[in-house]
Amino acid sequence: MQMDFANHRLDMSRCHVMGVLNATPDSFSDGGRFSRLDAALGHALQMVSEGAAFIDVGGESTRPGAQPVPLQEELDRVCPVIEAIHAEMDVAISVDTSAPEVMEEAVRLGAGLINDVRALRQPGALEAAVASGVPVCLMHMQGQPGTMQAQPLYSSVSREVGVFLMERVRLLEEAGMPPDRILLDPGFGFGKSLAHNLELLDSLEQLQTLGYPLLVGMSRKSMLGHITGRDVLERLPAGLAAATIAAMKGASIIRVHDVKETVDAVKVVSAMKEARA
Ligand code: PT1
Repeated sequence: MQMDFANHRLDMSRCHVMGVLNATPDSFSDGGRFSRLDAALGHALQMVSEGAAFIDVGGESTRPGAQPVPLQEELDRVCPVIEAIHAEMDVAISVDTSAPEVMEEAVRLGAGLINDVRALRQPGALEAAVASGVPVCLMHMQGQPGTMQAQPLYSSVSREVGVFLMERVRLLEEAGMPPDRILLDPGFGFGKSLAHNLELLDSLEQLQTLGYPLLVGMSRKSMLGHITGRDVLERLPAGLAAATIAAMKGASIIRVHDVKETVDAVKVVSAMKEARA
């Protein structure tokens, strides 16, 4: 099952690593727009050389407690980065956005995947994604980033995530999106307790039976902090264990900060799986 991400064809029956590139001002020491762009491109180049198949460019933080960013600010952060990566690097570019205007502009500048943590629920996003001609990743989130960790509640988290995602898939396909341009993501840490995240991780094979490639992101998240008691920058070993589990369970794309280490972990799983055949 090949998928086309704007001139980057990838086999979704294999596992690929997506490197996180934050185009948010707090991510780099502030020396103005040029040096921020420079730093972002350096980071992207590094991740490509480490084996990232995708660079995920995001201008809005969606981690717990984060507030929305005005549209023009998001465009100003994301567009120059995408344009420059497209010009300079041989890698699939993903745009982490919920805004239809950003989707449209990002794809025009070379993005090959729309990664929307709000699963195209913003007005106009469904239509923009269909018109873009590139694949989309639909993610599950309960609530909004600002408040989603206050009181996450489910009767069965894996069932509810599956039902939500399939309802979004139905609407997206009705709007004209071909099924072979859709990926799904359970949304680790988005309105979920540790118990919810663990149940979801354990049930990835079931999610996969829905028939769409899976993308997962657990890198440095608080679920790993809760398990290990470690601060955010000390969570790499836990993140590699989580990535390994996800790869074993059939995830197609793993979204991480630490590309080099994750590529090696995924290679071990892939080598084992290929030795079976
Ligand atoms: C993700 C994801 C994402 N995560 C996709 N896109 C983030 N498709 C941004 C914490 O608990 O998993 N999948 N884009 C980052 N979001 C979070 C959420 C960061 C929770 C940190 C936490 O610490």
